[in-house]
Amino acid sequence: MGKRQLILLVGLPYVGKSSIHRIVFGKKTPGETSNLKPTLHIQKIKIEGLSGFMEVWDIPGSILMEMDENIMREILEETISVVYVFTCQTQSFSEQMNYMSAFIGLAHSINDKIIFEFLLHKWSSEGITDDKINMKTDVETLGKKALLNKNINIDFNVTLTSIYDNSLYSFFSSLLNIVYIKSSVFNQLLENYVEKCPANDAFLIHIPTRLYIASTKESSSSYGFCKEAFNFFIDVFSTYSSEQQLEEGKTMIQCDNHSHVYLKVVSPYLCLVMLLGDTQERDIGLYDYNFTILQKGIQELLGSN
Ligand SMILES: Nc1nc2c(ncn2[C@@H]2O[C@H](COP(=O)(O)OP(=O)(O)OP(=O)(O)O)[C@@H](O)[C@H]2O)c(=O)[nH]1
Ligand SMILES: [Mg+2]
Repeated sequence: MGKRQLILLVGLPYVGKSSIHRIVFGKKTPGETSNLKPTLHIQKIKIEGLSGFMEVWDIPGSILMEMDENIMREILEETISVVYVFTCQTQSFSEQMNYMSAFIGLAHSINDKIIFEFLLHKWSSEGITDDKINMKTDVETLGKKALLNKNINIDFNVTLTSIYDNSLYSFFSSLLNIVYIKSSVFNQLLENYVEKCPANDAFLIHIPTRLYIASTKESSSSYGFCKEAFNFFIDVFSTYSSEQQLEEGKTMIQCDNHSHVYLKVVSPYLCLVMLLGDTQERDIGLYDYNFTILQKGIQELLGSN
């Protein structure tokens, strides 16, 4: 059995870690998080179907505050990425910064291969005021200073996220593209396919999470659009078809702006989703023909270690 690879969600209580964990990796809706109780024990979700042993762990805020270094040491040795979550619903960031720099200092000293990411969560694009626009810059300045004070030499850039939009999906897709070892080869296979079968954008979507593990461009607006089309496709297929029919499933959705979305299931865990321009959809036979080559390449990759 291969080594486990952990992605940890860390931050103080009530910043939104369990909400993020359950929505992105556990198929819950934002509404289902409103009554979440404080998490008492570490919650684990495995990312299925990527021929690895990747798990996303939700570390309760209470564990961060009463940190047992011996337990954390074992966990951090298996960690590939720490996603540290700040909430922007606060008057002062000093407490969040203190816990962040203490935890990141420990993690970095135990395992200097960990990739650190920082979220400024519960961000709402509605009612943006000057204060909010300055908040990201302020948090980055405070974070860099807190890390520098502890001689921790890592990048500190924050991503603005919310459970109510596409931001978490874009963020975790980018993270998977960094930490998932096979992403670069998947990207190459997708590029080769699009060379023969043009598309404005193409994504290889991981069916259980809706994250993409490969893309031709990282355009977040077309990803959001393709993800919506994919959700619709999966809803219809899972309601009206058997599991086997889903594995052979494909569809072409025509959109208002004359573009088309072409979707075709590659494996029980992966689906090709492409945004085609006005004229590209006519060659669909060519797309289907070349798909077989793409599918074979992907299946070989998933079967290899
Ligand atoms: N407005 C807003 N609320 C959010 C967002 N994400 C989470 N919440 C809410 O924040 C509350 C606390 O979220 P949790 O996910 O339980 O927080 P936690 O970080 O897991 O807390 P602990 O388990 O105590 O460590 C819930 O009521 C969520 O619905 C967001 O993006 N925007
Ligand atoms: Mg929680």
